[in-house]
Amino acid sequence: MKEKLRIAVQKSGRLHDGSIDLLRDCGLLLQNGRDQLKTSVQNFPVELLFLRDDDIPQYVADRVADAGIIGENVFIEKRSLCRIARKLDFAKCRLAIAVPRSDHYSGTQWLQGKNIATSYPVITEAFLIANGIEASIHEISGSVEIAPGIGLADAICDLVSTGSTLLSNGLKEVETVLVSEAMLIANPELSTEKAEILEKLLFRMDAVRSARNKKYILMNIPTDAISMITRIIPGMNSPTIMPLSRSGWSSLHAVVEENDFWEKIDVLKENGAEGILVLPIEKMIP
Ligand code: PRT
Ligand code: ZN
Repeated sequence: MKEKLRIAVQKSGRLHDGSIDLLRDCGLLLQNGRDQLKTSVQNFPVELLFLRDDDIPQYVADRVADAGIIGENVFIEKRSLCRIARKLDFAKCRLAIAVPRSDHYSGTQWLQGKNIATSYPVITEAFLIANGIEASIHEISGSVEIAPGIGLADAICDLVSTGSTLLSNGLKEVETVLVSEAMLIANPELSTEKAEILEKLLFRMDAVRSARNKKYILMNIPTDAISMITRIIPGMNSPTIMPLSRSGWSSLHAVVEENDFWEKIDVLKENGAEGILVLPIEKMIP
């Protein structure tokens, strides 16, 4: 019987949509099966399991699943021995120490002897040890940000992305403990067949991710501005240039980082670029 790679994905929460979008962009035809425990993929030898993110490292270690998508924070907190197959560039956040805004935080020594509330006791303790701090860790599972306000703790160690939760709870971020993003983890001992499926999937993920922040641009430029314009956009080192029927004009095609493009648009126009088209790129295979 042909084997399938079982991938554990968060059932619902901040990792779910990013994981499903990535797998769909890799060409996997997924049924809308979030309410089920598992779903199979019609056109690729993969089966998805929908689980709580905290359980995924253990299921992958126990071979209930072969691979899984989780945040780096959970991977490290659970001291997972699974292999990191790829960092996936979404669900970016940081685990940070935050203290009441009115407190004069003077550096890590401020934490000495304090009470710190967190859902990440393992990572928090490692941070305290690395900084030579003795403090007590109070483990709570949710709404960590309210702990200082209700007198449960002096400080917290919690995930932050925009920072607005800290702000609305009267807290300020003072130390970054860990920077995190979604990752694909895998059991280190997959069968040859499953390892091959994983390699194929990683190839597709790389193609999708390298295309995500890139755009394909086309523009008409005066032929004598070619060298100037190719210098304006970094990374545009080998654009395709074709002559236009209008004499003295060329068409330039290139792949650029979207951010670079927006920063340089005015200079491009000043140098005579016209009729600029910006197109999305679906996949990029180097
Ligand atoms: O039910 P299940 O156990 O599966 O989900 P969960 O509730 O444990 O996790 P979930 O869905 O909240 O987060 C899953 C993963 O998303 C985390 O483990 C992180 O890797 C990642 N992630 C990215 C985040 C955030 N950003 C984030 N902002 N996880 C949590 N938050 C919290 C943060 O703690 C704060 O309370 O979101 C709140 C808002 O953040 P701000 O800074 O934008 O206000
Ligand atoms: Zn969780």
